[in-house]
Amino acid sequence: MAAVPLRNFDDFLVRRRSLNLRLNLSSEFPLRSIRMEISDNCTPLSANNESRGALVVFEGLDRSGKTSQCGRLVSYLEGLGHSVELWRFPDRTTSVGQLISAYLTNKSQLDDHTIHLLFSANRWEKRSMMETKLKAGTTLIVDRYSYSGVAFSTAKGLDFEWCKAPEIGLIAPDLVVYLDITPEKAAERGGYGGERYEQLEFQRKVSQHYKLRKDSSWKIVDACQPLDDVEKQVKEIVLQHIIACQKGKILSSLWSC
Ligand code: NYM
Ligand code: MG
Repeated sequence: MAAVPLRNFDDFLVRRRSLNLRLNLSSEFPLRSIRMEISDNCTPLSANNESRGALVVFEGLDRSGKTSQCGRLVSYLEGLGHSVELWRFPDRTTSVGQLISAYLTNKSQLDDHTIHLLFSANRWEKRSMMETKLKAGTTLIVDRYSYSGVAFSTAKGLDFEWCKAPEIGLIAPDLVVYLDITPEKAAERGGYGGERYEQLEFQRKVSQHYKLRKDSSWKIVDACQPLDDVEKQVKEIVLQHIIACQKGKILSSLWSC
């Protein structure tokens, strides 16, 4: 087939997309070359290395400083002109989120498996919106995600494979910033808010279970440092990932391993 000259940049994008599609359908396409670009928390959702926003997740014990750092980071990124949104899980504004909130504030009792599935459902109800935003170029800074789901429930004694199963197929984070603090130090920080799980003994277990979940998408930041130092480190790490996603990175889903 004769080569038709490119008319403009849009033309280039359309053709690159169609080439990607064709490559994707070909049984001879070397899948390993795709897998090399993704981390070990995920499987590819598409073979397209399109420019997109980054999915940045913050994890850590209660009182580790996630909410403050997420807020500071979002203001900083907005100041740089990035399209960015702050999300959090549980999202207590939905009807599923209200069931979770009632449980966390001890207004209702639920079986451990049931609450685990509700946390997961709360992520699933936002999944398609998440994909749309990321593909439109918006970076999402997310305060807790699937790693919280698994760490807190396995700390109660639930089986890891069982806990992981409902998370499979959610979008894989490009980066997980783990704010590392000892349970004792966290407890010293102005006390807990009185919600379920906010007890030193339980947080010790959660800390151990979080550490088992560390994969190549994780960056561990020492959260015992002064807030400004944590903020500085977080900004540097996150910016690198945002730039990589802007340049083009495969969107992947949790959780192949
Ligand atoms: N939590 C949070 C879980 O047990 N499973 C989950 O999937 C998520 C997202 O809810 N102690 C727990 C961790 C927290 C509690 O979160 C409420 P926050 O960030 O303190 O509002
Ligand atoms: Mg909390």
